[in-house]
Amino acid sequence: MNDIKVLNHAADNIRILAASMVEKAKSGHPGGAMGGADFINVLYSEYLNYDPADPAWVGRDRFFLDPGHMAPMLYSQLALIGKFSLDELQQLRQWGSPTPGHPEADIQRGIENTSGPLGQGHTFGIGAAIAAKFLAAHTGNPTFEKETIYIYISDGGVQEEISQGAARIAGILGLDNVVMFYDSNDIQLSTETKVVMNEDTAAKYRALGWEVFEICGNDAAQIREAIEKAKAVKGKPALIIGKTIMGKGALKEDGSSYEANCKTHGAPLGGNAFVNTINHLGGNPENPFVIFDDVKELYARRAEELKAIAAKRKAEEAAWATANPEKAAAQAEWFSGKAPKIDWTKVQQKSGDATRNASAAVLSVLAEQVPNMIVASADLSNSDKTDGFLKKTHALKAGDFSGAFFQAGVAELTMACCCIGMALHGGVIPACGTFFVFSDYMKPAVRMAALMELPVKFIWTHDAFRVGEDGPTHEPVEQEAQIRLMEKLKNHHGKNSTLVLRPADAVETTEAWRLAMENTCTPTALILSRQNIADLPAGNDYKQAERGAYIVAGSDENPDVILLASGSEVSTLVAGAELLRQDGVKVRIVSVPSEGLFRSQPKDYQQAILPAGVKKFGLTAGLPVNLEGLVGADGSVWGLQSFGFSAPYKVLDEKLGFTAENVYKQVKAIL
Ligand SMILES: Cc1ncc(C[n+]2csc(CCOP(=O)(O)OP(=O)(O)O)c2C)c(N)n1
Ligand SMILES: [Mg+2]
Repeated sequence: MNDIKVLNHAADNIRILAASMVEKAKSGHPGGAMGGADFINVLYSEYLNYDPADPAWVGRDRFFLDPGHMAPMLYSQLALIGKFSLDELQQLRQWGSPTPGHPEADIQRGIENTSGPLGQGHTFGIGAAIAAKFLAAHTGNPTFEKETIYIYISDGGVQEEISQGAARIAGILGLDNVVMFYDSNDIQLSTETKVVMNEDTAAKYRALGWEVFEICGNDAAQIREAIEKAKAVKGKPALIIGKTIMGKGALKEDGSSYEANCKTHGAPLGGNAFVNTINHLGGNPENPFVIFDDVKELYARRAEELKAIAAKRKAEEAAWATANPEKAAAQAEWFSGKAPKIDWTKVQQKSGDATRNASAAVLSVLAEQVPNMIVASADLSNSDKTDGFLKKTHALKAGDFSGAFFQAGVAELTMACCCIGMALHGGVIPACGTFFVFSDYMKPAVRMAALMELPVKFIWTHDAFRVGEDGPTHEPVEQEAQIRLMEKLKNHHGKNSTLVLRPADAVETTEAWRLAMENTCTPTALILSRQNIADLPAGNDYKQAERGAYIVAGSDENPDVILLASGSEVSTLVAGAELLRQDGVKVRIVSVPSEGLFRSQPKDYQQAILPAGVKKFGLTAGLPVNLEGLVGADGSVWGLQSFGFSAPYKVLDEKLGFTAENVYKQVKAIL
């Protein structure tokens, strides 16, 4: 057992480093970091199990941070275990540094998740805990049973609505591999918390099925005892509510206490307040970037313990692998990040089917061929057709993770963040479905998946006003334009941050799913129709969908006009082209499942498909902006510019001009 005095000294060391980083950067958040130092220090010096020599070890415990503004606390802690140098700490928030203002996932550096948008980080942790349970059940590797997901949440994360979803899921699934610490310091950015929350948080979490412990979060002995108890809880997730002091140890310029003060939330302590604070904590304000000798020893001892812990666990894993060579090989493949091998010839599509049904046909094959896939739905599986997958497996439930379907309930953002957490954990391929209009509830998570370059699959059905009778609340119009912006936004590797595919018919849906499964480095969005869609003309070369846009079979040589669309509008163009041909107009039809992918092709390909000088007409059930960039100034786009209306979809097609006749009319107008 470590001496409490040494633990307190180490926590003070973290406080000094965190406050000094912010002081040097002249911006950042010292207060929360100083209050949370005791918990993170006890966790890392006594509980978090990992292999110092193998950061990506699959069986490691994981630490998920929710309040990304507490980056200085995390970086300082990681400096104590050798993941950051003291020089790097001094580069907080600077260009090109490994210490950005909010942490970005980097497993080699010990950062499991990107955090910043409050609420998401802890939900990623819940997703990771689901993945660990799934892997334990599906591989039998004993290491996954021993893995603990530690989560750190603050007032902001608890206030975010997603915390209700995350807590509900963890409770209903009985995630006893979760230990969440709530840094309850009664202070937030602009007010004391009592101004905006006065519920009984412990009772709330208990009601949601958690075991709750309440302690002083700045007392190392109480933290240790609470972690012991939390780890021992069976069948439930555990929450440790630690009352902490914002800016613990901070002093003002005049030497009076600067603790529990909103001002330390998001600004350097400043000048003499900084000097007084560092002196008070036992540091040297002239040279604060130091790790104390006893703290070095504490972590050197822990590193030795960890070597032994990891060696023992890895020996257990090796014994399991020897006894289960096939499962071990499968597990290695699952964690390789490589695309799974899929026999696509097994997918049977029905002619004229809705693309959501076509997606179900694919999912039913994936359920058989991709044993590490987890598919989720926000209570719409029979509508978004993720039930194609569900029919071949069963839902995950408390105590039984042998299934592969995650029933998320009506909680789209929670579902998306859980899927992201699964992807962060590694070893599984998550996908989640709901209606496209509700992608609005998921966008913040899509952005995080895109930033972290995680291959989560988003399945969005009921892709247009053809939801019909449900009316404008359910009719996506601007959603496609919104989500396609993510195709234009580049990730840290210079790639389109998201792949967005809206296939034109059943067989193109198989291709879209193939692209989604082969895309291992960004999220993929699949936008699918509710209604049936006529097949593209016979002889269509669907493989070309991988180029983002391609010429549909039956197109004329030397066209007078090029008609382009994605999704079901392509078949409307095909019908319109028939009328135009009766007038002797030569027509090329281009299916554009992904503008982003198309714009990533060589210029000569793009020019061959959409040559300059040929008039172009676009048809989209979304905002015209979806196609305006491809059509150019001399063409035109027929799209939707209203929220839509409640009526049977065939009536809407007529009223809104999504007919062969209107295509004919509009094209004639530009020729
Ligand atoms: C979704 C989201 N909304 C707003 C913010 C801006 N913000 C950052 S920290 C914070 C207050 C958080 O308070 P708390 O979690 O108690 O942190 P503490 O002040 O205790 O460090 C806010 C509003 C954010 N990061 N994410
Ligand atoms: Mg707070």
